[in-house]
Amino acid sequence: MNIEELSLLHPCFARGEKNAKGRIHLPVSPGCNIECRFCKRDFNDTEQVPGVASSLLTPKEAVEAVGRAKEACPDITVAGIAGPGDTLATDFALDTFELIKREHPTMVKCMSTNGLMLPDRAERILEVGIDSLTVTVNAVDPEIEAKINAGINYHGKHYEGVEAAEILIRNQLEGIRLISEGGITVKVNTVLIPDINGEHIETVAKTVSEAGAKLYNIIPLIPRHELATYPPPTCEQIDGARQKAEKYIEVFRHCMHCRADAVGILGGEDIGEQIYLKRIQGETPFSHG
Ligand code: CLF
Ligand code: SF4
Repeated sequence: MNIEELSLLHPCFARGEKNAKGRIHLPVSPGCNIECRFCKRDFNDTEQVPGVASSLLTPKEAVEAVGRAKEACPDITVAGIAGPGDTLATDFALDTFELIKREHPTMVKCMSTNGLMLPDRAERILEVGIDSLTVTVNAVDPEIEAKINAGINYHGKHYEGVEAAEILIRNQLEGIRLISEGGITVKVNTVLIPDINGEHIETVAKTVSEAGAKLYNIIPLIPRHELATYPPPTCEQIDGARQKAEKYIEVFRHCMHCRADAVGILGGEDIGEQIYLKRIQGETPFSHG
């Protein structure tokens, strides 16, 4: 789907003004293959941040949840998968999208990933017919990325530091290229950590735009886990970063830092309770949206 079509149907691809469409996040992806220093994935009841989900669903349960969500709120037009782990670390997300395509063909299929496995999985992503893809790219300089991400598990091997960062960045950019060339609209999320990548946003925006991304979203750091003592960006810093990014790529401004099981219209009431029946308590993690 191109960005003009998405702009009307997808709350996270609305350009300029907000649209009144909603999304259901399906928490079907358990594990992750990288180690963001700000992320502690968990199942949690109360926190409104990405990566937190009540409990995992099977692909079949996820499809049933889409049916309930559409009934409760017909303006929900997007089925998104954004965690609680990475969507390409296991097959559950793509299996779920295949079922959704069959059972709910009008739903926009939206996937979010850290991008490590994108080149490996690009062909299947195109086959399944995802409509929009978000890749979280926090740096395009390995020295900076190594301060944000401790390591990766890739093709059965564990890599750390700059070596891990080099592989991750290479795959993210190659993946954005392949997916964009395949006709899927790509958005990039960057977690803004002023002390680490604050001066690097312009370079990230320029690089991902050259790779084919069409939209850019800056997510302020929620200080936790290994980055618990790092200050989050101020409003001025977020605004400054957006202005720099905007020189190269359109910027999305209505992000709500959704949980991995968020349901409803952005900024409106979350009806996840009603759709998923139960949410469980735990410590707060963070993920991509
Ligand atoms: Fe979900 Fe993300 Fe798709 Fe949207 S969220 S997978 S693109 S349907 Fe949207 Fe939520 Fe911000 Fe994400 S407001 S955290 S940008
Ligand atoms: Fe994995 Fe996302 Fe957490 Fe990073 S933020 S470790 S990609 S789940």
